[in-house]
Amino acid sequence: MKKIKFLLIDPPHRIWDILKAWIPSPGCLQLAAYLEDYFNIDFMDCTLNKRPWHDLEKKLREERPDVVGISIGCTYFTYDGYNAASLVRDVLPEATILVGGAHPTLNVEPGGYCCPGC
Ligand code: B12
Repeated sequence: MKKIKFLLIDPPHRIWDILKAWIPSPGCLQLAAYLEDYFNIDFMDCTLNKRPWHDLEKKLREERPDVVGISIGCTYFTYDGYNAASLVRDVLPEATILVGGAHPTLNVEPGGYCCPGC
């Protein structure tokens, strides 16, 4: 049976200028380890890319995932997550977009979390 293609992304965002020590998102890594039993999972840590928005768009166009999961690890990264969602929606109108992480979790209301761009 064909497995659903699931791309999980830590969207392009600015890390601390004063401290370049950065680890891959523990949340994304944990989630990917769980999801790989059920999906054809790929993880893109956009903080590693020199031209992250360009590279993310290229990956979406070439690999055309069925589901894109966007991690919003803190409120500071909210608009990076929304912009990533808008890019996914432009490139892949049919894809299912999910958001998760500390910011959406802290802001869930009855009826769900609303992500502009999705
Ligand atoms: C580790 C950590 C960091 C690391 C991040 C490293 C990295 N690459 O991610 C470092 C030290 C760099 C960091 C920095 C900051 N952090 Co911090 N950090 C944490 C901490 C302690 C743990 C996060 C974590 O890894 N949890 C473990 C993983 C397994 O859980 P998770 O991330 O929640 O992910 C799970 C779910 O959320 C979900 N999930 C995650 N993504 C997705 C995506 C989808 C699609 C789905 C379905 C689910 C999903 O599944 C995951 C697995 O179970 C939290 C506090 C906490 N207890 O959570 C604060 C926390 C997230 N940080 C916070 C803040 C404010 C910051 C800073 C902005 C602080 C500052 N003022 O500079 C900076 C931003 C950094 C920057 N701009 O450079 C706040 C965010 C609050 C908010 N309202 O947004 C928190 C909640 C701490 C707090 N209580 O204030 N942080």
